[in-house]
Amino acid sequence: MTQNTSSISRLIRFTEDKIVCTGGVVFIGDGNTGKTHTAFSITNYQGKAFYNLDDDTLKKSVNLEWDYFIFQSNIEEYLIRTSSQIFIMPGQKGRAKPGEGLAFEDAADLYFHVAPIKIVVVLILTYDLSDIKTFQELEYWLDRAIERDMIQTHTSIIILGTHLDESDNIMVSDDYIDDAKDFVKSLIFARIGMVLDSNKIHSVKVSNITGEGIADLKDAINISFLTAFNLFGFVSNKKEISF
Ligand SMILES: Nc1nc2c(ncn2[C@@H]2O[C@H](COP(=O)(O)OP(=O)(O)OP(=O)(O)O)[C@@H](O)[C@H]2O)c(=O)[nH]1
Ligand SMILES: [Mg+2]
Repeated sequence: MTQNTSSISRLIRFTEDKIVCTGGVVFIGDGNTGKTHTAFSITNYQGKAFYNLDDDTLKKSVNLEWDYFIFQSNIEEYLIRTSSQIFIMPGQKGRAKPGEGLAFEDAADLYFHVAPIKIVVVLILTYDLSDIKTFQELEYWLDRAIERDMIQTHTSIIILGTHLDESDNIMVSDDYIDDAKDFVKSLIFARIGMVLDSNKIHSVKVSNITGEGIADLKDAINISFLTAFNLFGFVSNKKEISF
C-alpha cells in the first residue's frame, strides 16, 4: 500500500520559531557492506566500538541483526529540525532458521508493524566500493524494497558506497554509479509505474574509518527531508540554499 500525501502532513509541525519533521530512513544492501557502521558514523553513536570481523576475538551475530537509531539534525539557518528514524535491515537474504535471529524477509515482515513511522523518506541502497558484487546486488535489494512498499510517493533514494578509504581496491567507478542512478529510475518505473524525479536520487561515497563523505551523506538525508516535505519553497524564500 502506497502512502498518500495526507499521511505525511502528520509528520511535520510548524512551531513559532521552527519546523520539526520526522520520517523513516531505511538502509538496505548486502551483509557486511557497512550499513550499521554508517549509522554509527552519522549518529556519532558511542555505545559500540567499531568492530572488525578480521579480529577473531570479536564476533558479531553474522548478519542476523536489525538495528534502530534516531538521528536528529538541525538545518540551522532555516530553523528546521529533522528526526530520522533509522532502520538497518539485515543483509542476509531470505529467512533465518527459527531461533537464529532475523534475515531480511523476517525483518521486512515486522517493519511496518513496529516502525513508529511508516513513511520512508530515504531508502539507502548500500554497497561496498571495494566489492563489485555488492554493487551488482543492489538490483536484488531494490526489488525487495519495491516488493515491500518501501518506495513511496515521498521517498528519495541514496546510492551509498562505503569503504572509500580502500583507495587501492575501489572497483566501482563514477560511470557505474551514474548508470546505477538511471537503472534505479527505470526499474522503479517498470515495476510500479512511478517516475522518480532526478532530485530524489543521490549518490554518496563514505568511509566509516576516516569519516570522509559522512557530511555529504547527512546533507543528502537533509535534502531528502526538504524534498519530501516540500520545504524548498520555504527555504529559498529565506536564503539561497547551498547544498
Ligand atoms: N575499511 C572499511 N571498513 C568498513 C567500513 N564500514 C564498515 N566497515 C567494516 O565492514 C564490516 C561490516 O560492517 P557492518 O556495519 O557490520 O555491515 P552491515 O552492512 O551492517 O552488515 P550486516 O548487519 O551483516 O548486514 C565491519 O567489519 C566493519 O568494520 C568502511 O567505510 N571502511
Ligand atoms: Mg548491520
